[in-house]
Amino acid sequence: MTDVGHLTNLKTNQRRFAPTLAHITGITGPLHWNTHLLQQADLLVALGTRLGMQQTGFNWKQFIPVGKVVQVDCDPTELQKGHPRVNLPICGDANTVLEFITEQSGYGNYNEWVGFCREVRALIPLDDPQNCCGDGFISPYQFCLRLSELSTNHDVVVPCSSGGANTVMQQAFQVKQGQRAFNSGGLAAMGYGLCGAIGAAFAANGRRTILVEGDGGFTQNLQELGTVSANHLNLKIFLFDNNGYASIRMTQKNYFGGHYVGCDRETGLGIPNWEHLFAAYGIPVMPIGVGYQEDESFLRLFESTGPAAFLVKIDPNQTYFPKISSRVGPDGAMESNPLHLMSPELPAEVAAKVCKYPPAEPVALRLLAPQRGLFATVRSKSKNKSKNLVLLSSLPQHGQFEGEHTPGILKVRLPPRQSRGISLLD
Ligand SMILES: Cc1ncc(C[n+]2csc(CCOP(=O)(O)OP(=O)(O)O)c2C)c(N)n1
Repeated sequence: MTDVGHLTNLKTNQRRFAPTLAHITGITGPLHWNTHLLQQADLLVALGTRLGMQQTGFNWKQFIPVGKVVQVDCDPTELQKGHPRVNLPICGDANTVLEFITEQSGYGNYNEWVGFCREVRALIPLDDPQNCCGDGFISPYQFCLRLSELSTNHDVVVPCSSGGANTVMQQAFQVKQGQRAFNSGGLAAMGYGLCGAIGAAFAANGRRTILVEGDGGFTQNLQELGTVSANHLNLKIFLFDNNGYASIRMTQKNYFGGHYVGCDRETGLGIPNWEHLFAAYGIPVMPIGVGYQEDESFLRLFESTGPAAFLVKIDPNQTYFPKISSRVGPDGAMESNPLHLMSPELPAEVAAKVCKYPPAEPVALRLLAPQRGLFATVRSKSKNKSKNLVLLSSLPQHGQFEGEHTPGILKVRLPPRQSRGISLLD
């Protein structure tokens, strides 16, 4: 099974100890490699993962555009929620299904695909060179990569669940074997970080727990510093100090013409003086920046037992590329790109290697002469008639179609009383 290429939605990057693992899936923290591999797959087997829009992208109709999807979930409502398209829903325990699958043999040889996954992964850096940061700030990518090196196999790691700290931890933090790392990225609730880390620190029973959280998210539950202090938890808090809700500031800049409201101190957001706040709870606090991993006083505090806070100076205008772009449509509604169309685009020579099995672009198709229960012919309006046609969605029994096609024409066996609503990709 490990030879077929796999991704995780555990929300952290475990590529070091899982050689065929591509990366996490989803819209927060994706990298070009995972979205490209996912979108070129022939078959996705989703085990115990709900395939929510945080994973499929808001443009879920173009999730796995050429492949088929098998979803295993113990909650039937997840299988019936209507998105994304699932060809084979299985209601059951992912462990049982996984055990069954691993006991079988004869799955074939996937060396070509696994080799391709490795090649794609090696081609794309964790720290996208287009993410620059201003003078006096530390790159969040460099911060995370250094933190990965400093952390040990015994640490428990809690990335928060929203904002830039969540994104970069998912993109760049390298979980080590033995480490426990978790967050609630699917829910994406601000404020989760500190509370999640407190629970983790209690459960870790003295093992060092590392929290990485944005200043906006941290503000939501900062009163819980009392719990940290009163219980002398072995919790190391890294706070991205970027003057508030940078993600919201970016949204207001990109989609609301720079009309800034309630996103930073200047526009009405109440953020405390962090050094005063931690001091008030008797928690040692230290600002850190470039080269922090070699600073003796930092290392002493990081390796001490008990709570400590580190203020990480992040550029308020920091970008977290690549990302899925959205735009405001003509009707004012938001439209999002599918997972494989990320911004900024890959350099042409890299894209040529990465997009070996490219997902097709949607094109309008006409349904001709539907005959219920029989073949209906669908003719492509596309000038390029040589591409493969792929049925995307809309039929209630996805995957029940029988495709027989000559270039440009697909014959579809329509289920009785279903002659409309066919959407195809050319
Ligand atoms: C409870 C809750 N309210 C609102 C949001 C929407 N939201 C997503 S990110 C964000 C700002 C987070 O600020 P911060 O933690 O400082 O991260 P930054 O954006 O600065 O990287 C907001 C308001 C959310 N995810 N959760």
